[in-house]
Amino acid sequence: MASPLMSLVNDDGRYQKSFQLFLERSSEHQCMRDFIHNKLPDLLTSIGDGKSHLNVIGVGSGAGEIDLEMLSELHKKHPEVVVDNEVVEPSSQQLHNYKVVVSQKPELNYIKFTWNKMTASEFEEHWKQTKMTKKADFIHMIQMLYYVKDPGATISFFQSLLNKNGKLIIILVSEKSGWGKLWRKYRTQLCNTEISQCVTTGDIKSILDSKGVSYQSFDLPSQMDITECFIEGDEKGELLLDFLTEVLDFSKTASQELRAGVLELLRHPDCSMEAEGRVIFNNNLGVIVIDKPT
Ligand code: CQA
Repeated sequence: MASPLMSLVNDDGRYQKSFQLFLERSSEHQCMRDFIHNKLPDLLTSIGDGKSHLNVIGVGSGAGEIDLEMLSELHKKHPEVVVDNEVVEPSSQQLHNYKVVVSQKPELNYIKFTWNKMTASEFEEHWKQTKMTKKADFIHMIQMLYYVKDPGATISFFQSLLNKNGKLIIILVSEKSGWGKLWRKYRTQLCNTEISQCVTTGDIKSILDSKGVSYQSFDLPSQMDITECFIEGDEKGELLLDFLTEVLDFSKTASQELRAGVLELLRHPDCSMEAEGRVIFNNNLGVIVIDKPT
C-alpha cells in the first residue's frame, strides 16, 4: 500500500521555508497592505467611538508583520487611544519573532501586548474561564480559519466577544482563486482534514448567509509566480509545490498520477495564466467584515 501523504504542518522548518518563498513569489502581503492602507481606515472609523482604550485580538498572528500594519492604521485613526492587544499564536518561534520586532519599536508603547501561545480553540477555553466579561473592539483572523475544526463555530465565538461598534475581519483565499479550483478537484487526496481544511471566503459567506449574519466583503486580487514548479527537480519549485499542496515533499512522495494531475491543473487556465513565459497562479483573497451580533 502506498504510504499516506504527510502534511507540511508536521515539519515547521520546511513550512517556514516554503512560506517565505511563497511570500517572495506572491503578492499575498502586498495585497493585504493595500487593503490595510486603502480600506481598513474607513472600517476603523466607528470602532471605539470616543473610548480612550481599545481591545484588539489577533487570532493566528504569526510573526505579526500584518498585525503591526493594522495597529498602525488604528493608531492613525485614534491617536489618543491606548490599545490592549491579545496575540493568539501557537508557534513559539513565530511568537518569539513577533516579540523581537515589538522590542525594537519603542513607538509601540501605546500598545500593551498579551502573548497567548495557544491555538484559537485553546484561547476560547482560556477566555471562557478567565475573561468572560471582557469585550473586544477589533478582532482579526488572517489566513487561519483553515486550521480550526469548525470555522462557523469559531466565527460565532469571536463575534460574540465584540463590543458595540466592534468589527471582526476575516481574510482567506477566495473561492475564485486557483486554490478553490485545486481543492475542488484534489481535496480528498491532498487535504489532511485532521489538520487543515480547504475553506474559502465563499464557504464562509454560505455559512454566514445560512445563519442570517450580515457582513461586508472585499476582493483582493493577488498572484503567485509558480513557474519553478514545472522545472523537474528544482529545489524552489519543490518548496512551492509543498506549499500549494500542503504536503511534505510532495514531488517525492505523491504517486506519479497525482503529481502529474496536480501539475496539469496548476497550469490550466482555471488556476493560472501565462505571461512572458511565466506561470502566474491566481492567489486572489477575500475579506469578510462582521459586526457585533444584533
Ligand atoms: C503552520 C501552519 C500554517 C502556516 C504556518 C505554519 C501558514 C503560514 C506559515 N506558517 Cl504549522 N499558513 C498559511 C498562511 C498563508 C497562506 C496559506 C497558509 O496563504 C495558504 N493556504 C492556502 C490558501 C494553505 C492552506
